Amino acid sequence: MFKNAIVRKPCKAMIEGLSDADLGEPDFEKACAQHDDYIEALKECGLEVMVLEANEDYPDSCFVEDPALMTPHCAILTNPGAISRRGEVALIKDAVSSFYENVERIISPGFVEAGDIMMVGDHYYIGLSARTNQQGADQMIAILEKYGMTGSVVTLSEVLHLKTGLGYLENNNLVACGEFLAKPEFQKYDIIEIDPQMSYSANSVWINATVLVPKGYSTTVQAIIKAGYAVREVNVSEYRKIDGGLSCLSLRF
Ligand code: CIR
Repeated sequence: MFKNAIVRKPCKAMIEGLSDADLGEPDFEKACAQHDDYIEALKECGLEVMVLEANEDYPDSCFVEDPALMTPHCAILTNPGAISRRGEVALIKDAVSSFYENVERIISPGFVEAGDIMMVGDHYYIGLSARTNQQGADQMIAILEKYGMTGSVVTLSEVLHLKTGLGYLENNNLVACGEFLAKPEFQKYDIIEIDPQMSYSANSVWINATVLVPKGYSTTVQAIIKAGYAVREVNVSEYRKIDGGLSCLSLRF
């Protein structure tokens, strides 16, 4: 069960957020309204939500999932591979530290963005991506092991972050798309296969028996309901324009 979440309001500079999506510029007013609804959805799942103020210096700073990993035993401040995002770690440090006695960190030449990390119980899958490298993953695994947890790496080439194409829904259920469907390490899970045209909805998020699913993907909603979950749809269309998904918008712990 998760109890808390941290989010950061979007900033006007989000229109300059890193993006390969080719979906046009996000509408800031719409993004704010969608963020309010996202917070509402987190609260509906029983979470207490810490809302951090927008920061105009970092266009991608609403994607708080990337600069920190929250585990039951420690928090780990990451070292984002994207240069424009590195300052987000200092920005979120105090909020993260207010919940944890043990705060660790990843240092150069290791790079990690926690959107590349998927938690399954005490095990953490770490995607090696354009943003997360082997040295970063090695540091992350050493820290996890220090606190009695484990980690392993997963290669990826088609998507930005590991969780762009994967989401663990607890009870052995995994939503997966594209390159992740055939990976040997995921065959032990009950895979809910996401059609390539619906790939954005692979980034669905389990929170205390409810699954948040991006709005507009009815096939995914039906498959997740069939697997036994309540679903809450959240419209994050403006974040999709800068490659952000549902999970990226919060830290849940
Ligand atoms: C970026 O490219 O870093 C942002 N525009 C999107 C980050 C999305 N975060 C995530 O998937 N965890």
